[in-house]
Amino acid sequence: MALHRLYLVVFALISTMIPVMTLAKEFVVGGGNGWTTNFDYQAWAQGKDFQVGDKLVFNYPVGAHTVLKVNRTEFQNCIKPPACEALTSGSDEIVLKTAGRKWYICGVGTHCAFTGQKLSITVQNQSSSVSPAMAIKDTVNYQLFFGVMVAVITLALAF
Ligand SMILES: *[C@@H]1O[C@H](CO)[C@@H](O)[C@H](O)[C@H]1NC(C)=O
Ligand SMILES: *[C@@H]1O[C@H](CO)[C@@H](O)[C@H](O)[C@H]1NC(C)=O
Ligand SMILES: [Cu+2]
Repeated sequence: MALHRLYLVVFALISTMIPVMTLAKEFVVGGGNGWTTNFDYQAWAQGKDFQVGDKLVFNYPVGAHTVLKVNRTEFQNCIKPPACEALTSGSDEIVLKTAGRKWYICGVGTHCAFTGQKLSITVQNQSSSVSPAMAIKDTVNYQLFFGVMVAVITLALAF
C-alpha cells in the first residue's frame, strides 16, 4: 500500500508538471521554408495565436541571413537599427516576452526591401501577472483538477 501511495504522489507531481511544460508553443518561422527570401511571412503569420511565453525559431543557413528585431518604422522602411546586434546562429530562438506588435527583418543586403524577408506579428497577453506559464487560469484549473483527483484516489486506496 505504501508503494501505491508513493506511486500516486509521483503521478500527481508529474501530472501537475506536464501542462506547464507543454504550455509555451514553438513557432518555426516559415515552417519548412525557414527564414528566407521571397516568402510571404504575413501569410504564414496569419491566424497563428502568438502568446507571451511562446518562442519563434528562425532557421537558415549560417551567413545567408540574419534576424534583427526592429520597430515599426524600421520594419516599414527596412532600416537596420543602429547598435542592434543581429542574430546570426542559423537557428535563432526568440522568446516572446511581452504582448503587442513585434517586427523582425533580415539584415543582409536588400533581403528585407526587395525580397520581403520581414515578419510582423502580434503577441497576445496571457491572463495577468507572474510568470507566463503559471498565469493561465485553465492550467491552474487543470492542475487543481488533477491534484484533487489524485488526492481522492489516494484516499480511496488508503482506506
Ligand atoms: C525606431 O528606431 C529608430 C532608430 O533606428 C528611432 O529613431 C525611431 O524613433 C524609432 N521609431 C519608433 C516608432 O519607435
Ligand atoms: C498585457 O497585460 C499587461 C498587464 O496585465 C498590461 O499592462 C498590458 O497593457 C497588456 N498588453 C496588451 C497588449 O494587452
Ligand atoms: Cu536574408
